[in-house]
Amino acid sequence: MGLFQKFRDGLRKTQQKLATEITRIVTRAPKLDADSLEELEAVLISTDIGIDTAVKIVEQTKEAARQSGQVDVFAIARAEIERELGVSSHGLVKAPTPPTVILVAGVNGTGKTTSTAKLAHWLKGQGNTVLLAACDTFRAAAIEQLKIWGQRVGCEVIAGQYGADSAAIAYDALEAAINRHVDYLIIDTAGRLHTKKNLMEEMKKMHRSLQKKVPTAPHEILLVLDSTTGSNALNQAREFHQTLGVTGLVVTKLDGTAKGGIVVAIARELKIPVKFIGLGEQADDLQPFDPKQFAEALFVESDS
Ligand SMILES: Nc1nc2c(ncn2[C@@H]2O[C@H](COP(=O)(O)OP(=O)(O)OP(=O)(O)O)[C@@H](O)[C@H]2O)c(=O)[nH]1
Ligand SMILES: [Mg+2]
Repeated sequence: MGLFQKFRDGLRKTQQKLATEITRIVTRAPKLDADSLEELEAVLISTDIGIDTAVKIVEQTKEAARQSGQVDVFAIARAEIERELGVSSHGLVKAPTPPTVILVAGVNGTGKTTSTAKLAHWLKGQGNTVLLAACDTFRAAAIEQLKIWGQRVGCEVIAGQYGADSAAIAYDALEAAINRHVDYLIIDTAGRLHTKKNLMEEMKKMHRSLQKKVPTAPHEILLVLDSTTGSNALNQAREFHQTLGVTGLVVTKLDGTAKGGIVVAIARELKIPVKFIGLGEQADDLQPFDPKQFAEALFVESDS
C-alpha cells in the first residue's frame, strides 16, 4: 500500500464526516447563506480543528462565494490547513555521531510503547539499526509488552527489573547502544500525568543520566498524544514541553476518531512539529507526518 493510501485509510473517519457534511451543506445552499456558513463552521469545529482555523476557512469561503458564486470548500480548506501546518515536514533529528537517542514520553495509555516499536520498525525499514530500552519499570507487564514488540519488529530490548531506577536503565541502554554501534536508541518510559511533579522529576533524571554519557543526548524528546482526548492533549503538551523541552510530537489513534482536526490545532497552538502520526495498531501504522498529504487526505469530496 502506498504512503498516501495509508494516510487516507487512517484518516477516513474524519474525512468521511467532513465530506458528508460539507457536501450536504453545499448541495442544499450552493450560494452559502449565513446559516450555511454557520453550519460549516460548526462541522469544522466538531473535528477539533480549532476555532481560529474554522473561522479562517469560513471567511475565505464567504469571500469566494461573494466573488464568484462558485466555491470549492474542500480546496479552500486544504490550502488553509497546509498553510497553517507549514510547508515542510520535519524529519527526525539525527545525531552527528550515532547513536541518536530518542526519549518517548506521555501520559498513560497514549500509545508510547506501541509508537516506540512502530518507530523502530520504520527506522529499520530505512536501513538503520535500532536498540530499545524498557524504562517503564512501573506498570505491570510493561517490560514484557515491549519485549514482545521487540521480537515482532526484530529489535533487541535492554531491560531491568520492575521497580528499578529508570534513569539507571536508560544509562545502561545508552552504553549498550554505543558498544554495539547501533544507529538509534529508543527509550520507552512509564505513563505519567503531566500534573504530577515527582513523575516529571523522574523524566528529568532520565534526561540527566543520558547526558552524563552523551552530553547532546537525548537528541529527540517525542511526546505521544492521543488524538481522541481532544483539548486534553493540548494541555498535556504544554506541561510536558515546559518541563522537558519536547522536540516533536507523535499524534496517535487518528484511525479511531472523527476528530482528526486536532492535529491542526496542536501544531498551530504549540509550535512543536508533529513528526509522526499513528494510524492503527500494526507495526507499519506509524507514518511520518506530511502536512500536504494530511490536508489532502482530510479534505476530499468523494471517497475514491
Ligand atoms: N487504533 C489505534 N490504536 C493505537 C494506536 N497507538 C496505540 N494504540 C493502542 O493504544 C493502546 C495503548 O497503547 P500503548 O502503546 O500500550 O500505550 P502506552 O502509552 O505505552 O501506555 P502506558 O504504558 O500504560 O502508559 C494499545 O491497545 C495500542 O494498540 C493507533 O495509532 N491507533
Ligand atoms: Mg507503555
